[in-house]
Formats: sequence, C-alpha cells, structure tokens
Amino acid sequence: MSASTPRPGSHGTIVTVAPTGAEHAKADVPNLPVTLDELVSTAKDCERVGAAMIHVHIRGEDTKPSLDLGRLKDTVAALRAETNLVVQLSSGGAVTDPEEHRLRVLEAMPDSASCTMGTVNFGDDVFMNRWEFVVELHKRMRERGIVPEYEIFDLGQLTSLHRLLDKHGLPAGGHVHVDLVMGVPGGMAGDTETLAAALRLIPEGATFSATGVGRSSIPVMLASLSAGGHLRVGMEDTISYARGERVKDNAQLVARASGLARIAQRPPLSPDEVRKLIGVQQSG
Ligand code: KMH
Ligand code: ZN
Repeated sequence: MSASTPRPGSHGTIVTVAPTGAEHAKADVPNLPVTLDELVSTAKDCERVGAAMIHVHIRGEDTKPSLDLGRLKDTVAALRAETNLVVQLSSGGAVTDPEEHRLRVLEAMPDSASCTMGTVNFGDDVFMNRWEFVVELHKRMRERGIVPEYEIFDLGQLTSLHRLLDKHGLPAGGHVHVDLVMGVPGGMAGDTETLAAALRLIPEGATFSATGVGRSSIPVMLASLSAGGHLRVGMEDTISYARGERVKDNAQLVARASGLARIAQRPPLSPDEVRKLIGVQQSG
C-alpha cells in the first residue's frame, strides 16, 4: 500500500486515551487516575470530548501498577457499565511483570488488549517481549475473541508483525490494528520522518494509531493525522501539556486531539464506529 492510498476508517479518527500507564508515580503526578473511581470518572470525561477507546493499566491499593485479575475484571465491568468506550487492557503491564501475569490479563475478557511486537530498551529498563510470548498472546486473544492492538516501539517490530500474521494468521475480528508508540528512550524517534518510514511497513488494510511520548506528542499527532492514522493520547505518554505547563487532566489531552482531528476534517469516530472498524464484537 502506498502512503497515499486511503486506509480504512480514514474519514474519521479513532481517539484512544491512555490515562494512567505503569510508569508515573501518584506521588509525583497527583492528578494521575489510579483508583477505580478516578479511572471511571476520567473515562467518562474523555468519552464526552471524543475518546472512543481506553487503554487501561490499573493500580493497586498502594497506587502501584497491578495486574490483579479481580481488579481487572471489576475495571472492565465498571467501564462497560459507565461508558460506551472500547475497553482495551494493557498486556504490557510494567517492565517488572512476569509473562504469566501478563497472559492472565486476558481472563478479564476486555474488548481489546495490547500486544507488543518485540523487546525494546525502555529508558533504563528493558521491556521484554520474547517471540514465543508474543505468539502466545496473539493465539490466546484469538481463542477468546479479543482484538489485539499491536504495539510497535521500533520499526523492526513491524517486520515481526508481518512474520506473526504470515505464520499464525489474522487476529480475532480479522482486522489488523497497530499502535506506534514513538519517542520512548530506546525505541524509535517520535518525528514525522520515522512515522513516514513506518507507513510502508504497516500491513495493507490495517489501521494504525500513533502516540508520541513526552514532547514528541504534538509532532506525532500531526504527522499521524496527515498520514491517515489515528491518535492515542493520555497521561501514560505525556504529563506536560505545553512547555512548562503540566497536563490538567486526561480530558484536556483528548479535547486537543479531537480538535486537531476536526481541523484535519477527520472528526473523532464514535465507539460503535470503532468497534465496527477494528472488528470488536458488540458487548451485551
Ligand atoms: N508499561 C510499558 C512497559 C502496553 O501497555 O502494552 C508497556 C506498555 C505497553 O505500556
Ligand atoms: Zn500501556
């Protein structure tokens, strides 16, 4: 597919919010949503201003990252009860999470889950994603009807995605959706040139979103919109809104992304439009 061929869904924009992540400490970022009430309230605010999907990392009582299955199930249920958002759980967790806990996330039966396509240096840490583990995630998601979002931290991981699809077939729903996570120290740069280089490696007919970590947030957003891509924003990826200005809340980031999507004449897609586009079964 050439960069100028319209991708599916490019009349509108999927706006995904990643409100929490596993990296920021509540003590350093007091407005980070960490309790279930805070998460649901953030989710509702973000849906109101254009988000259609939520990428969820949860925290424990101690505000630290958690993959507790009971809490994950409660989170999926609460987000479904209180919003119409497509609920995507992170299977990436924190860099310290063991593989079996990351696989167990799928037992919470979200609509979608992330599936990172390879190992990458992650700041001073290593985000480990062995090939056999990636294949296991892909297979288990397909068995459960959970739609993967293939998370790409470096360009070679797109080559691995082709290998995965060639060897193990299409995911649940039959559609491929990719998220470029750009600007992580250790991963690909968050700039237009790198996003353009990714375009020819993204499988034909796939949708892709992009997020730029830290100060690459805005350049990546603009580059993705111009290339027919979709957007992920949120405090998982950036806690500064502008130079010297902290993010007020996740809805502020979503509102800016939705505004840019409208300016690009690709307004935010509704959650139901996104379900149809990426092959998520209607819940309930
Ligand atoms: N927290 C990072 C180590 C994902 O959600 O799948 C991994 C991450 C990717 O955020
Ligand atoms: Zn994540």
